[in-house]
Amino acid sequence: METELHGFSYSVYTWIVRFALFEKGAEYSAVEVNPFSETGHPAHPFGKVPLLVHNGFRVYETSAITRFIDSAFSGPQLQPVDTQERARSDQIISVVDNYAYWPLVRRVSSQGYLNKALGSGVDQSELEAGLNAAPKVLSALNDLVSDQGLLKTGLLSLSDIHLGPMISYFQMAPEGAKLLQSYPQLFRWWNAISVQQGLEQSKPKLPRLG
Ligand SMILES: N[C@@H](CCC(=O)N[C@@H](CS)C(=O)NCC(=O)O)C(=O)O
Repeated sequence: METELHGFSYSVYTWIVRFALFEKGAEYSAVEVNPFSETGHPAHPFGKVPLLVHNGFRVYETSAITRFIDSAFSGPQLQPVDTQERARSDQIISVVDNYAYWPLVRRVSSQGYLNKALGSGVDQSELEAGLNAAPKVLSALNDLVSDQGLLKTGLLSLSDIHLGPMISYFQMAPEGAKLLQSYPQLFRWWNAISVQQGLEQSKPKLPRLG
């Protein structure tokens, strides 16, 4: 069996896939491709990462990749069996992709953490826009996280794996870390996931802030 993960150093979505592969104990090789280059990833129709190649089968879109990993590899089952818990897990993944990624990661974390740490310019209006959009999504996630996965069963689900790297990036910005504390269930979940070995082991090498 041969598995290749095409990803990029700081990519939060690549981190999610590494986290899922880690939990399955899967062996794979990593291929670094910069999606922000002029062409982006040449084998991805939208130029993005991640992309997984498993025995010649290519799959892109992170939520499809992690579900594929869960089925294709042995190791712990990462999707709840209970239908309501499975629906909650799928719901969180969808909320993350559609409402959380852009404000929390591409705006708050990119400006409030990564650009600062890299010494690139910080776009204050982008940071503000992210911080203004964040409460609605944090509130929705606060209502959802305890219905399945780590908080309910003590076992990781794909939604924990999807949300973990996103919130990790978000709270690397001091503004994000402060805001997170206002959402008690989400903060409780963060305290539980942030000590998971898989999150740490799959984490990219990141620059320090200040
Ligand atoms: N819907 C895609 C999103 C992937 C994505 O946005 N990846 C980022 C890196 S974390 C990317 O490649 N960005 C390049 C760009 O937007 O041009 C997925 O679920 O995999």
